[in-house]
Amino acid sequence: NQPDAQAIDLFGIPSDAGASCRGSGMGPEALRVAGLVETLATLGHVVTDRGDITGSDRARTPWRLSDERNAEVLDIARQSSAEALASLDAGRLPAFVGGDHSLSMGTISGVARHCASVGKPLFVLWVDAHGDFNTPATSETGNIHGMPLALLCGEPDFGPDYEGEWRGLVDPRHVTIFGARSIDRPERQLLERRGVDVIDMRRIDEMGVVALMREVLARVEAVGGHLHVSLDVDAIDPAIAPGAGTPVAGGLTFREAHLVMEMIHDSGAMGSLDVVELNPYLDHAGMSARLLVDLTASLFGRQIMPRQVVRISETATS
Ligand code: HAR
Ligand code: MN
Ligand code: MN
Ligand code: MN
Repeated sequence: NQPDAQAIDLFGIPSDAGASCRGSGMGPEALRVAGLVETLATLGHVVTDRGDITGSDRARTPWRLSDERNAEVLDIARQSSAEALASLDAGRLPAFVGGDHSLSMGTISGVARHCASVGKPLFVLWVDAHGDFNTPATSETGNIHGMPLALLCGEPDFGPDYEGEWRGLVDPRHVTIFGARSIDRPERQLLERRGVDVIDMRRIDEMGVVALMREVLARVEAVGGHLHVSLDVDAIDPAIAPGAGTPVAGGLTFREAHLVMEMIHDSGAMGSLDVVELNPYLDHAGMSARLLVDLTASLFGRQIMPRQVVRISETATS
């Protein structure tokens, strides 16, 4: 076992109720078939597959009306929030695999409740082609997977169903969106107003992954924060990760994506994880599923050659 062996609780959330198209509901099974559990175990971690979290209404065809789909999203969010909280309270690391990105409103609300109870500042790293910062008022599509961050950050116009335990548990100034290249106009305005750190592809082209990620991780480390990582498959370039329902050209390369994960691992700051939006129906022969398993392995300490892990604070130049 490696020195930082972790107890990982793995949860599948096989739902695409918040997405624009079907298929990401099959994501958890594809990731299991691609060897997610075995890969993490090989790295020395103790992984418990806790099975799937599902909504009460599992009827899948025909594609249901948005009201029913929203009810399923909320049903799942309540359960995921409770599971995230219980796992963290037990000193374990919860990893949720989806499923569309609406699942993060539940997982992160549970993480936030845990952090509040132990007095740890929560930071969210949202690795995504999209901002997912729309609200029911700004969204052009009405799909909830384009809105979870806005809800978590407290945007008001979600209506009474979304009050209470979901809304406003995350400080928007503790959120970084990494890899963005598709942001809607009103969404952009909202992100600017709330002070969210949006690291778009232009900045990644200019500055490179290392300088940008050092800054992000240093902010977390400076206050001993808890980092929640929410990895959307569409952050990665669709040429190498075609299994995405809303692909956008110009994404992270293979090595950029791995380097982000490797740096997160070395920071030691990650306390919880979502891996979302894998759509096996759109994938090519499992290549996106395997890439996500390998990226998760980098996140949990896989190295090409053994190397000394150097914490960000020890590399600071001055
Ligand atoms: N911004 C668009 C919308 O609100 C597209 C959102 C797509 N979201 C995801 N997750 N696939 O990032 O509908
Ligand atoms: Mn997303
Ligand atoms: Mn996305
Ligand atoms: Mn999608």
